[in-house]
Amino acid sequence: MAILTPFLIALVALCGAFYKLNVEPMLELGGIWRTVIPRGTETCHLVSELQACEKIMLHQPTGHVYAACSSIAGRHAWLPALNYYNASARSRADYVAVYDPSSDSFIKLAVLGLDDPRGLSLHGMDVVPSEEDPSTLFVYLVNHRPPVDPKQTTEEDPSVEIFTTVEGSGEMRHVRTVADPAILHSPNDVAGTPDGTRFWFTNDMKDVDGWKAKLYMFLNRAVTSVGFCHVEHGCMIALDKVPGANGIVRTSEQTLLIGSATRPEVRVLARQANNTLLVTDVITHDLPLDNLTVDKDGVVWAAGFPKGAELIQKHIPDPLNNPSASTAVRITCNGGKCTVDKPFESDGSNNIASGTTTVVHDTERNKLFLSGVMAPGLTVCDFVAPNA
Ligand SMILES: *[C@@H]1O[C@H](CO)[C@@H](O)[C@H](O)[C@H]1NC(C)=O
Ligand SMILES: *[C@@H]1O[C@H](CO)[C@@H](O)[C@H](O)[C@H]1NC(C)=O
Ligand SMILES: CC(=O)N[C@H]1CO[C@H](CO)[C@@H](O)[C@@H]1O
Repeated sequence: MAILTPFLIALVALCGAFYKLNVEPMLELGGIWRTVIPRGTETCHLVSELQACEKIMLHQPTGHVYAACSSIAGRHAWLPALNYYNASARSRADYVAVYDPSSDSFIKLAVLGLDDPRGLSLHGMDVVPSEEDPSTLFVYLVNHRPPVDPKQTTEEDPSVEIFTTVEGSGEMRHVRTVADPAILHSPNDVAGTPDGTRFWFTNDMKDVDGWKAKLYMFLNRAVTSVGFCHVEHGCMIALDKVPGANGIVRTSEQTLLIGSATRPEVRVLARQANNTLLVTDVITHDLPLDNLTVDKDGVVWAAGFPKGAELIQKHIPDPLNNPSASTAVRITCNGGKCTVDKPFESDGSNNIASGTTTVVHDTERNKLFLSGVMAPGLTVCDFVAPNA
């Protein structure tokens, strides 16, 4: 017994240190003690047909919103990012919708020219007007293709699909598939260029699966990465060892931002001549931030998870019965100085902004759109942004 005591004391001390270093910040970040104060929700309504749309993008000239959608049942069967791996039960009807707020209606884009029987399993997306003809749009889509051999049940065979569409059109035409199992191994979000030839993307796990990935996420390890692909020259890792790499957005020719799903941080990345990325700034906040978008004024909008633990434990497994709170976080940078505030917050009641993973702001038309990977619909709000 006496011999064991020092060992036990050491063990308890170790566990205490472990708790302080790892568990406590995660509980804090998970929102265990945070109070949600709804604001900005009065003018919102839910478009319940547009479910489980992970990523939404605004087309500024028309005010239309492009959404990469699935179904809640489909996500529960097949979403490698959340360790759902039953490919045979996946939705075979994932689609890109174009929502028009002026008529409160939407169309689903018909897919032309994709000759892969596995179809589309959507997640991150970017929609970029062509530099040659701005009425043509490049649509970059993360596609979680299941493995070619259906007996293989745990791995995916992901790709990024590039499509073109025309403003106002009801279809999108496939241009190319980019795949590289060594580099593009767990794509989450994508940020493309206006010539349709290049994109950066986040990998949300690195050669880890199942419980290991969860443990890494819990321990907040920097095991995720950002990759770069050129349709002709192939793919490479552009920035390695970042924590919880998630949403990615291009704010200029030379600048990208990434959110982190595990730390309350946004990283500012500078593009180098060889297309690798250098972290030039880390903007901190008190919420883990997800998918990022930029409005016309250059202001960055992110979905914050005020109740992250609840989101993971209750909302994701059963989103229709467990609405989840969400926050629109705004990051305004002026002359190198950034301020962060939260102009919109919902407790998830009536499914308004429940389980939001992407926030889009239309500065010109005073609208706010919120959507989520397991969301019960697209939330549309009339919203005049308060001064930062
Ligand atoms: C996958 O989904 C199918 C169809 O819903 C179901 O029959 C099967 O049991 C599921 N497999 C696993 C491993 O959960
Ligand atoms: C890219 O350029 C950076 C900065 O010049 C350099 O540090 C890095 O080693 C280069 N990487 C590759 C893969 O060429
Ligand atoms: C496109 C994108 O960034 N997707 C992420 C947004 O947030 C959800 C919830 O954390 C992630 O699962 C997605 O991977």
